Amino acid sequence: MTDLNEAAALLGRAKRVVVLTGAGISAESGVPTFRDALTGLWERFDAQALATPEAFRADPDLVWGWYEWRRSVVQRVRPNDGHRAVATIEARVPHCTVITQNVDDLHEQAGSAAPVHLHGSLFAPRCSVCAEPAPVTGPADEPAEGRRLRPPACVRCGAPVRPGVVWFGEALPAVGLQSAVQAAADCDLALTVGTSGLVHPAAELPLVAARLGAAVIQVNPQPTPLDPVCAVNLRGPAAEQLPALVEAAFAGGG
Ligand code: BJW
Ligand code: ZN
Repeated sequence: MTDLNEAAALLGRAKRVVVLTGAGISAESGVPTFRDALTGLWERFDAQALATPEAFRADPDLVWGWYEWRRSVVQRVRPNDGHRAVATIEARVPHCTVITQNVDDLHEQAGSAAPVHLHGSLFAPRCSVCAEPAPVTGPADEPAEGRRLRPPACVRCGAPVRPGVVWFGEALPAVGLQSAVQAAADCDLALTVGTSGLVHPAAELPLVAARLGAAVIQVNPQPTPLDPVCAVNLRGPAAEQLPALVEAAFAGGG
């Protein structure tokens, strides 16, 4: 049996599925990943220097400019066949929870109903002091990489508005994290797609699922620390592997 057929058999009979996605699923849409050599955003910028609350306090214009650049990238791209395959899985299995670490909206655009955004969103800025939500200011004007940009002032207290994302050292959204952990604990199949499995607590979700008896399928061109818990490792890009998996799992199933 090929790896694809083995994975398809698991997906075809699964009743409760968790799909955990990372930057790799959006790579083929044109969104840079975080840690891949040459293309990773953080090959050009120091992650720790940009994705912490301390960095925003020290240099809000640099951090805001970086996130506005990333929003402009995301607003110019479209979901790919990987995102669409996830939406198909959601439509075809009795219970499916889509959990993403991504701050783009490509799962929603592809038809996923309510993905859990563990690390927030580029489209939910808020005040850095009083948390008042702030408007997203239209399509971003493509600020150049590395260009500083002054964050808007909060309408309530005047403090700088910050991106609505989860930085290192910050708590993940409590309700989203709780439902993700619950879904991982209850599933019979976890599919982990395009994540390096390096960032916690998201990386623990497939481990929780495996520990409680679920099968884990991983889709990633590269090995990751999650390999050992996976029943099947589909080595390849998500936009190829996921449609093939869906086709093989549900072919003839109506
Ligand atoms: C493809 C592909 C293709 C390429 N198809 N695949 C336990 C152990 C150790 C450390 C910790 C721990 N628990 C907590 C920590 C600390 C820290 C952490 O994890 N550190 C590690 C790095 C060591 N975690 C935190 O600080 C978290 N907070 C927390 O724990 O708070 C506790 C707390 C509780 C109560 C009060 C206060 C605090 C927060 C983590 C937040 C992470 N935020 C970021 C930035 C979000 C905003 C933004 O987008 O800028 O999230 S970091 C960055 O990494 C981003 C991503 O979502 C996340 C994961 O990255 P991802 O998606 O895996 O991308 P890559 O680039 O790493 O990998 C891409 C993969 O795709 C690769 O494998 C490729 O091969 C593959 N790929 N093309 C399929 N076509
Ligand atoms: Zn405020």
